Amino acid sequence: MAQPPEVTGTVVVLAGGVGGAKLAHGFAQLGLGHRLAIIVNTADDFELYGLTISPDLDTVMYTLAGIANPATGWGILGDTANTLAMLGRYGRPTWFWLGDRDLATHILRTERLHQGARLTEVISELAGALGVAARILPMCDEPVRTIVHTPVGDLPFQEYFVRRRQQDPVLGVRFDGIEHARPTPEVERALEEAEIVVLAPSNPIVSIGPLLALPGFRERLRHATVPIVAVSPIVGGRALKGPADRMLASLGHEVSPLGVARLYQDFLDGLVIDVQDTALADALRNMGIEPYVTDAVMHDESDRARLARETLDFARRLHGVTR
Ligand code: FO1
Repeated sequence: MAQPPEVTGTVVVLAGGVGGAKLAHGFAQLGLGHRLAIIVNTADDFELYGLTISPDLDTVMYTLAGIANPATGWGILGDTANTLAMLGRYGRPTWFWLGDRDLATHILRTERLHQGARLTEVISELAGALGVAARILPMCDEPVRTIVHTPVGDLPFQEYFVRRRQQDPVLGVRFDGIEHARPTPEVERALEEAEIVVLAPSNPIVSIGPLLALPGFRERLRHATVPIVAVSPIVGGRALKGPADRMLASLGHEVSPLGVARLYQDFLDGLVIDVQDTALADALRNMGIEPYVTDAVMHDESDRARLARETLDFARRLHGVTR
């Protein structure tokens, strides 16, 4: 493991699913321990067979615990699907692949929520049991659900994403329940302690978007006195993973780091972009956003740690900037 960097405060990472989990894992590899707080999107959550499923929280948890399936980025390495097969025999839908081991997580989460525990407490218990030192923080404890507007109608997020394989053009999104949700006290505390805030290379619309839509959250970033940097999820005109490129295009945004920067422009100090996008550096500077050019694609675990380290060093150099 690399030498722990001298961190005076907390490194706060805003994350969605697989891309966010990879960068968070990079920071975890730097040995930050409890001084790493990952604020995770919960608007992809949904209910299936009476269970509450939190895909992004679990993806971050499994990745940091070292048990994620590297082939998919989500789910547990070596998991089996006997329960799912039996559910299929009972005639229940099986389009969402739930592994046998993964189901234990959903069973316990649902049990604890029924007992009155907050989602924040539940994930803390589960992640603690898996030996994760970092703080994995749901963005809120209230249920928020992403609904995707498409030509075939309004689709709950996982119906759009998994069941219909992101085939539908996205005309808009809304986050049901967001007006009643609030950042948790644990999220507030992490932001108060933050030395830097990093937006992971997650989908800006449906992964980071719900966090920014939480009442008060965006304002908080705008008024932050610590550096806020993002890692672009768009490289060479394409999304690193998932439908972010098509979604940005169909919603009228430029499919480039510039398009991403514009979505974050009111609070962002710096953007990490890939060498393929070097030509955009000046345009970013002209927007008042400092670019940092590197190999921004995480192919393996050492790439994650390298990119995290470079992002941390870059953000520190921005310290003292004024927005
Ligand atoms: N993504 C898929 O594309 N297909 C699946 O069947 C699927 C199952 C699944 C089960 C548990 C889990 O935690 C995540 C799962 N994901 C699956 C990923 C997940 O739905 C998406 O990656 C996120 O919601 C987007 O960030």
